[in-house]
Amino acid sequence: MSQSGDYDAVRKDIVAQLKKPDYDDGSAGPVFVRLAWHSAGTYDVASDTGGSNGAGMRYEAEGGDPANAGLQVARAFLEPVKERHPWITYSDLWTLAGVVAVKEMGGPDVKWLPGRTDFVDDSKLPPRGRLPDAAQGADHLRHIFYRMGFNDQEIVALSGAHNLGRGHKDRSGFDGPWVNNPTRFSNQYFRLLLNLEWKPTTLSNGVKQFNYSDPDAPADEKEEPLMMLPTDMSLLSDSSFLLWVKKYADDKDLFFQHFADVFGKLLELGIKRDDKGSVINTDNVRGGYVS
Ligand code: ZEM
Repeated sequence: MSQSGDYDAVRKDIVAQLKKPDYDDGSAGPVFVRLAWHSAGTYDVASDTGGSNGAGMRYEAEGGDPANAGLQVARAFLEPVKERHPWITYSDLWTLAGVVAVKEMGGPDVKWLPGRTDFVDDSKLPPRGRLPDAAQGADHLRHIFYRMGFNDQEIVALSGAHNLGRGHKDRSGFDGPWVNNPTRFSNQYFRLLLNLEWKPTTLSNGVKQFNYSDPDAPADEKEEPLMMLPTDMSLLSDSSFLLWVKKYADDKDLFFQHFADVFGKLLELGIKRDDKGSVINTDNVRGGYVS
């Protein structure tokens, strides 16, 4: 067991959990990033509800949301880290795992501060339906991400996380990776989005996505097709989004910088801090129980 507050020791153990030769593309990194995002992405500025505080995915109301299908795998991968460092909250562990995974896969340093609580405040519970629906378009993305307090540039930068990982038929119903090397953080997603010919495809389960297969690949070396979600494609058809897709496709450093800023901001949604960065703890004021 590490000393309370030794986040470097936790980071090291998260890195040790990333390597998974038998899982997906050999890394739990992408699913850690998705866990961090879904833990925070329920936030609503207007009502100050949702967000990573409370680690609500531990419970059926949030954990059983179909939008969170598959994330129990990520949580299980992190359980040995929690056992070795029982003093860390799940809400800090899940958000830190996303930050560590981005860095470990070659991405930027994302600023991360501890202090989230696992205290469940019933008055802050998010209803289902706060996370984006990949079958929709630009208006829906704005509706969802403006609610969290993000602007168009930030929506595009956040979407660049789809450089990582894949769709799973048994989770979301979508299938395949966005890029050829889905465990390496880069701006390739934006370059492929702009430059490949994406074909509308209906999968055997009826799910509609956009696929690309290299027409020149020899038949015996056919690789799994790459894919884009309908929401990814909407970044091309909306001029305000397209502007940023082009900038990020051209300038990897700009994308890395903007992604670091916006991912850091996402993980802070709903967390109140004083000037020194310490969390202003209101648990005792409201009353309730600490699990
Ligand atoms: Zn995702 N995402 N996401 N995303 N996402 C999937 C996978 C991953 C949307 C979405 O519906 C989906 C952000 C934004 C949005 C990651 C990170 C981030 C999948 C496939 C879907 C359907 C899930 C599956 O089947 O396993 C939509 C509509 C979004 C709106 C823009 C943001 C923001 C992210 C982080 C900053 C990651 C890393 C994955 C890959 C997960 C994995 O297990 O490989």
